[in-house]
Amino acid sequence: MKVKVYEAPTMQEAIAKVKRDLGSEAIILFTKKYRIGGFLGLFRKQRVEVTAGLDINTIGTANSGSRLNNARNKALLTGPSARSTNALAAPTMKAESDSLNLLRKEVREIKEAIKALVEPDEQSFDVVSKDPLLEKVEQILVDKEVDGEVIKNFMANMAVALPREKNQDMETARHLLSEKIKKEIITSGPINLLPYGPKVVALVGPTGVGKTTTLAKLAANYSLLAGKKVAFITADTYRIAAVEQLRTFGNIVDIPVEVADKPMDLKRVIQKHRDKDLILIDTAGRSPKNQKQVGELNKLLSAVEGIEIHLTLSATTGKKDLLTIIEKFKPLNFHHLLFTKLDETSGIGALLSVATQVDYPISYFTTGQNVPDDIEVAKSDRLSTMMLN
Ligand SMILES: Nc1nc2c(ncn2[C@@H]2O[C@H](COP(=O)(O)OP(=O)(O)OP(=O)(O)O)[C@@H](O)[C@H]2O)c(=O)[nH]1
Ligand SMILES: [Mg+2]
Repeated sequence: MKVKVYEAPTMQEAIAKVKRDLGSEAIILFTKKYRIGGFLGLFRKQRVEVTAGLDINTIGTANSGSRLNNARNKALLTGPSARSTNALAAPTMKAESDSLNLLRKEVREIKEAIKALVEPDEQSFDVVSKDPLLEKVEQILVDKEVDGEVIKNFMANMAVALPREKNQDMETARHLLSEKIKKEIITSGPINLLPYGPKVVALVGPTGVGKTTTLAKLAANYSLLAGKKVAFITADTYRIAAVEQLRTFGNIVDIPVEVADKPMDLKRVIQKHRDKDLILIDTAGRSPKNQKQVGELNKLLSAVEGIEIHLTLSATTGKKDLLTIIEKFKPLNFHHLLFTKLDETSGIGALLSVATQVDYPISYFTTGQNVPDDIEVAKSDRLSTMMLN
């Protein structure tokens, strides 16, 4: 038996090679599928390897039909069983029964062979060539807990961009990553005041993420630092102490503090403060699991025309939970995402992963408990710096 191995991108091409080289008497001994090249599982090319043999005794003998072409011989794809094909020609009952069994066996083998071709080959091996430089960049993203899909997307982008660069060093790679992050993150800039009448801004979100603290920071910045007329409304009547705390804060920074937890009351106090530049509304923390609470909040806020809603999220929350919160708060038709507690996390990856997957612009980042200092207008290069440091 003469045995040779043939490689091609597809099974058809490999078989064609076998036929061309060994003729139609060739027997396929076994096949193997595998993938080569690519990067991080992307762009890999499939190859097929066919090991074929030719019984040297058959070379030159009269051909009773193409072994590779007729259906029975396709069973040879899986092994040597078709060698006894002559049994089919025997006229006796026993021979017929043997032939039937053989046929059944061959049909089974053909089925298995087809299954093996169609389904991914578990034994296939990956020859993934990875650039060590890109591996380092990938490690940065992994360390910051960026989502796997987002990493794939970023790295596929870099695998194309890096070879085009003159200097293929770590500095260039980091620069490319930083550019990609900046491109992916949408920011809105600060709250824009209106030329006439008050701008009304509400913060909504889960409990304890820092809504009240962030509003206090905004209030202090717009009133004390920018000299704007600001009013503060709290719709959070669940915690009496919180209202009292806000009133004390209002006294210190000289900002009126109102309480309104019904649509009519809210309209009334907004009307009362129509001379202000900015009206900030604090809301009670809502569990994303409680859609009734979210519905009530929606009723309250939709009473205010032109209201700008910022969904407040903590950067310490994981990606999956962040996406669930965003989904559950969607009925409120919020406009921005505002991320708090950036100081408390080193795994900025969840924030980055979410920000690349949703279309809401980010308004502010907060970075500590200090009022009014620990707040900044969200900038994408801040995130890329955090990612790369
Ligand atoms: N480290 C850190 N802590 C913060 C930040 N913002 C708020 N906090 C703290 O988070 C805690 C909760 O803040 P709150 O402002 O009461 O949160 P909230 O969203 O209003 O909470 P509820 O009204 O109960 O839903 C407080 O201890 C804040 O000081 C921040 O950016 N970084
Ligand atoms: Mg609060």
